[in-house]
Amino acid sequence: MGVNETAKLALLLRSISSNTICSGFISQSAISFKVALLRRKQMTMQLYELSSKNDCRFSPYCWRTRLALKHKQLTYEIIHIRFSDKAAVAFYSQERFPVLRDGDKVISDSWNIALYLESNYPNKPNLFNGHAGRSLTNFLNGWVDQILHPSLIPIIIADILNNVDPIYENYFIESRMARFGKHPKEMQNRNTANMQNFENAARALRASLKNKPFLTGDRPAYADYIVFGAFVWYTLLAILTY
Ligand SMILES: N[C@@H](CCC(=O)N[C@@H](CS)C(=O)NCC(=O)O)C(=O)O
Repeated sequence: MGVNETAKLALLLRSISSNTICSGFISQSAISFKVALLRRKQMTMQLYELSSKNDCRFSPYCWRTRLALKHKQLTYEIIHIRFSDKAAVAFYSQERFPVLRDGDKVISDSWNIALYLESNYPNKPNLFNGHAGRSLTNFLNGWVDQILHPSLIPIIIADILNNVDPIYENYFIESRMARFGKHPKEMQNRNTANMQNFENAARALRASLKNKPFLTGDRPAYADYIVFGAFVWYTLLAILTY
């Protein structure tokens, strides 16, 4: 990341001050117990979010949803789920997060959640800036999932393993070996080829951000949150590890 991107990331991180990113880094400010209770009563939605050792939240997909909810100015409660913590989500049969519960509706997959929020809360600030914006954002969603994230995995996968709760280490190793065919520690290599691959993917983003603060212009929208998720994933793991 260049200096500009790092500054933008820091700005976004600061603007999310009301929620914990990682205990020890940006902790929830001193909200009194009464205020916290009052807020809890008003909350209708629950965001099930993946957390790991030291309560750190680096899931890129969960960040997309958390920022979408903030953008929509909706109140929500965060429920932390640790890797393979199935009992907490017995109401829901899948194993991937984020999951959003809104009254009796349960929505999974960050993209589906964004669509749900946009169509069910149309009077709140717009996530996509219209139909064309939604289409382009959908393209970006796929590009990040299929190009940017895969370019990051070989340089962070062992760092993720080092940051999952010890009791979930075996689950993480087995599930990732089934997915990638290699042990995370064998797979991670910050060699020139892998770093260059990530750099190549990031170059397209850098070019787009050259003359404007956000991918979507002067203000951030869902496209920016998708990209933010990837960089916060990388950055938090780097802070924790190096
Ligand atoms: N396409 C899904 C992907 C969600 C996903 O892969 N979430 C990961 C966290 S980054 C997860 O829940 N992993 C749990 C596990 O592997 O057991 C989305 O956009 O929400």
